[in-house]
Amino acid sequence: MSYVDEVIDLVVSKNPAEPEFHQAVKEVLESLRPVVEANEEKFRKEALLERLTNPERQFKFRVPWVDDKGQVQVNTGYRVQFNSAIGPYKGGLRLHPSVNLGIIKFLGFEQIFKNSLTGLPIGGGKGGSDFDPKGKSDREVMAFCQSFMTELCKYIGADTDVPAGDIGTGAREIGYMFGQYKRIRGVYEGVLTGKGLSYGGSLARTEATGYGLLYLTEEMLKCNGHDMKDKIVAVSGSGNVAIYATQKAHQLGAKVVTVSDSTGWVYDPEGIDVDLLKEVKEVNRARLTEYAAKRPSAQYHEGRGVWTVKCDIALPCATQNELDLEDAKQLVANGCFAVAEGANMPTTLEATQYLQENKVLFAPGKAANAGGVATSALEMSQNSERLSWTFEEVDGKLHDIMVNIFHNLDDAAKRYGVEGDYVVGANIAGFEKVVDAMLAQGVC
Ligand code: NDP
Ligand code: 2IT
Repeated sequence: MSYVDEVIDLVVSKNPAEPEFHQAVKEVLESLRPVVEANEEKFRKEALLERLTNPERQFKFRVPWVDDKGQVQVNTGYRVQFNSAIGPYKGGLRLHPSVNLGIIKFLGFEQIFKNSLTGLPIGGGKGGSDFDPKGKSDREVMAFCQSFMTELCKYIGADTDVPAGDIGTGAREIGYMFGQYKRIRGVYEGVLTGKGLSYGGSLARTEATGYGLLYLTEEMLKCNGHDMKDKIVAVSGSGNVAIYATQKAHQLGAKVVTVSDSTGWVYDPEGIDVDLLKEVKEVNRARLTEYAAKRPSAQYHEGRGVWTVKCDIALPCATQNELDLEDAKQLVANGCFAVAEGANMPTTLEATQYLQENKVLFAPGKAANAGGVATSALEMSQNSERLSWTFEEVDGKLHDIMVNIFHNLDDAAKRYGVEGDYVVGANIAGFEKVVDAMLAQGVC
């Protein structure tokens, strides 16, 4: 049996009931086959793939807090410190009822390669909790965040592990967590990114993931003889990534006609009104029904359906496995020619394969959404030098990083004879730097 197959089997048997983690490992290791086969003896002796798929450390902890009725609630918190070969652990905190260890491990594993692709010195980690911020008062969210950080603060620090936002964790949650960290640890340091601008945050971090997604997509289109101008774009999600992806797509001359949330989706043939979307989602924390009620051109539909709309480009920006094989078939039938993942692993393995077989340009999340964490690393740099850069400076660096990432994966795909396969390109390009650092640092 090949080394890759052996390790995939091992991961599945040693980590039962973690399907998302298995999926992420399979996708990466399958892509790495040519690199592993060329170095099989050495990698086996070093147990390189066993080390790569085993987190360096993982924490699971109780998070008790008191709700507005005086009732004690108990959630579970996680932090997985996956790989520190190239820098301190870096990755977001997801607050969503679906969170479990397997989800955090899949996200932490992806983060290793994503962070490597940014070219910046950050290792891979991820955390979160099954807490649902939706429908909670600000006081309840604060109570949860303070309790969560009371435990988490033992394991993190500006030079060891630097968490940030993800689903359900935005500026409000980061603020409460930062305050509690400072209070307990007694140090004012860049232990979290995505901070508010008044206490060490970076300009353009809020926009970074969505903007970065479009910078990479634009470069991918350019290198394949297309551009964004007048393209019809389907976006899923309506959170941080979706909002700023929509904004940048419009700035580049495209028209975004859909957004969604976990209960329904909106089709707006006139183009999504980003200011209204921000008001509904960022200010009012409301559902998309409110957007549709205030926008005469918008149609609201219950359930799923974004990928049934005719579009040139699809940008899944909500959550994992939200674009399946049936959706991929529908997109191809409707003439969609490019898919770029704003979310982490939003496309199933079968759907990815179908899209690639049908010559759809496909940019995987670990490359396409790396702008968020890259800008987090820029926030860390600014915190270290105790300076703040201008929006234009940060945005310019973000743009260059995303263009660079695209060329790195394009080159890696060409080097291994699979030109245009950006999934393989991203995995190989991300892996090369990590493996080099792991081998240099000996058995650890
Ligand atoms: P937000 O919490 O701001 O928004 C998430 C959006 O996705 C909401 O519209 C939400 O709808 C929808 N959503 C979440 N879970 C589900 C679900 N199970 N089914 C259907 N819809 C769902 O999160 P972000 O925008 O920050 O994150 C979106 C994706 O991007 C995630 O995969 C995240 O890991 C990834 N990402 C985020 C980065 C960042 O910087 N924020 C960086 C890189 C990747 P509802 O409100 O109804 O729950
Ligand atoms: O998935 C991701 O890359 C993020 N949620 C952002 C992580 C970060 O540290 O900014």
